[in-house]
Amino acid sequence: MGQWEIFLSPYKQAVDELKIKLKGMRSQFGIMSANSPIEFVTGRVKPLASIYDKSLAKGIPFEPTAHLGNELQDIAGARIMCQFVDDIATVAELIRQRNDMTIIEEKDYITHSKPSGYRSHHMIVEYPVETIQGRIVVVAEIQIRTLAMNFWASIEHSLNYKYKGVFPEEIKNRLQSAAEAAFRLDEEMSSIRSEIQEAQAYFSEIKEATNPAIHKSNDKEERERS
Ligand code: 0O2
Ligand code: 0O2
Repeated sequence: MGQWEIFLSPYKQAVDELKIKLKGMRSQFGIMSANSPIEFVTGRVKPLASIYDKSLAKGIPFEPTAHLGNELQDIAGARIMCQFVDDIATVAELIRQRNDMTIIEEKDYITHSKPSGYRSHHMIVEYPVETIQGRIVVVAEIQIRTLAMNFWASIEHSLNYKYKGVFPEEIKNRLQSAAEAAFRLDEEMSSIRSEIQEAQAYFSEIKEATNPAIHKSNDKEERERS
């Protein structure tokens, strides 16, 4: 196994575990028939080429050491997408209350968006993974954002590849105004939040009522009880 593979393996384990735990939070809201503040969760280990680029940009030696992991902070990354802006604070609070990770920093790019227009709430956490060689604490980044913020960030991210971070002025301005439009969309959606959630609850009830698998298991439970 190469040095990099060994170095990245606890980060991979952290991402896998964080995804399961954060998706678990979503399922728990479902079981309690409550609206989940989490729409979906993704995660990734930063590709080696991106680790190289970022270490170069930050002037950190590109070596598989704890120093690199502590400085880059997002080698392990999980991303939580929410429907509404208010859900972001709810999710951040749920994460603060957990005992299986320690928050070392939070970055509120929602109140203070980045000059690019980027919005998101970042939580940098220390997360312990148990390995055959004992416990390793890795630094991971959890990004929490709305679907609209995520749409904007993924488009801007792909354009970044094309322009290698140096956008023509016109594209830069358009992206900034698109970020504002996305934020206005979030505000509009928040203002009709209760209507949206009533409609979603209605559709999930209909889906459940017409799902033959659920009927079958309910019938089985009835028979077993009688
Ligand atoms: P389900 O049943 O679809 O909800 P993975 O390894 O597949 O667990 P990964 O590779 O980190 O996850 O990320 P991926 O494949 O990009 O997406 C993770 C989860 O987010 C998947 O659900 C996707 O279906 C869901 N997802 C991705 N994009 C969207 C989106 O735009 N809208 C919604 N609602 N969901 C999205 P799961 O976990 O496989 O389960
Ligand atoms: P990836 O994996 O390609 O997404 P700092 O030292 O704190 O100033 P740092 O360490 O880069 O800077 O942290 P920052 O800016 O708080 O968060 C880094 C990550 O946030 C980025 O990772 C992106 O995922 C996201 N991000 C930050 N700014 C922007 C932006 O303007 N546009 C988009 N699309 N995403 C942004 P990477 O390194 O880009 O990696």
